[in-house]
Amino acid sequence: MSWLQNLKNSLGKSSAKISDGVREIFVKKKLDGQTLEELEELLISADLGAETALLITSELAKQKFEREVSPEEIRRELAKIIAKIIEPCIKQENEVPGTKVILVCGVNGNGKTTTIGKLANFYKGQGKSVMMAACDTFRAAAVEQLQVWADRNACELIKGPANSDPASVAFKAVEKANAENIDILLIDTAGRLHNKDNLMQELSKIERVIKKIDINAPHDSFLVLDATTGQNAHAQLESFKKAINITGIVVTKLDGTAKAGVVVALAKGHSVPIYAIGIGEGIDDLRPFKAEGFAKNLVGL
Ligand SMILES: Nc1nc2c(ncn2[C@@H]2O[C@H](COP(=O)(O)OP(=O)(O)OP(=O)(O)O)[C@@H](O)[C@H]2O)c(=O)[nH]1
Ligand SMILES: [Mg+2]
Repeated sequence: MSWLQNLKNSLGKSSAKISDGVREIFVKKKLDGQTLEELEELLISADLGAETALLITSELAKQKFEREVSPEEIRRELAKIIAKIIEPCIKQENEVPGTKVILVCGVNGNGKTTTIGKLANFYKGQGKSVMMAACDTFRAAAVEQLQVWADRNACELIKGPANSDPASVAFKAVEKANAENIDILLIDTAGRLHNKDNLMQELSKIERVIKKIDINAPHDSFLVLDATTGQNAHAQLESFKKAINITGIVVTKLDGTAKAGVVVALAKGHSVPIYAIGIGEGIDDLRPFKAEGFAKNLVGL
């Protein structure tokens, strides 16, 4: 199955919501004040956010106002407008000399560890060497879970004694990855609620300690957001941005949710670009974020 086909199946619930809604609104109707308002409500209910929904319908109105339109035409136009909105909000790969250190953080259960497993596979596919660091030191099960992903990807996992300081494990891992000329170091962290100050400070400390070895590291800090949480993703992003320099977002669990529109709202509403999306629990279920492909699939084209 091609990756687009796979993405299409995964976004099925979200795209069905939007395309069925568009069909109901625009059967033999004009694009006028009434239908535009209904469309705006549909986009908000599909988690695109009020601001983005208004932006989209205003763009649409510029082109097609008071004309009879088919649902297909509307969906095509929606896809174009959405792609234009998200295009500048895509994270480009930054090449670094030496080891690229990637810190992965987020709220409990958002999919951090799984995303690290998928990222390792993605980078290995590009011929890069990968190492992992288990900085979720609170639970033995967390280290074991990451070990499974390390084994699957045939890469080394750096860990510390039980309950050790996560920052010290990160330090050790960055040192080792640099010494061994590893291309990519993926650092897993414990899940933390974004409103728990002490846990957010612990994350800041991990970032600070890594900088003692390489002032430019972490070269990327990805925030993992669970699409099924919908609008709460915005609050999570704002809190994590205060603790560390978040450079990119990975949105997981887009399969099986009708809330994929939240990706558009996240892209538009914050200064942090989106790096990748998770569409399943398997090692291959990560996709680089691409504007046109995502927009088309979101509206069911
Ligand atoms: N359907 C689906 N499930 C996912 C995806 N990503 C992660 N999961 C599942 O979500 C659950 C939590 O994933 P983890 O990777 O353990 O999440 P975590 O953020 O590391 O969790 P904590 O370390 O406990 O905070 C697991 O059952 C994963 O298989 C995805 O893109 N789609
Ligand atoms: Mg985890």
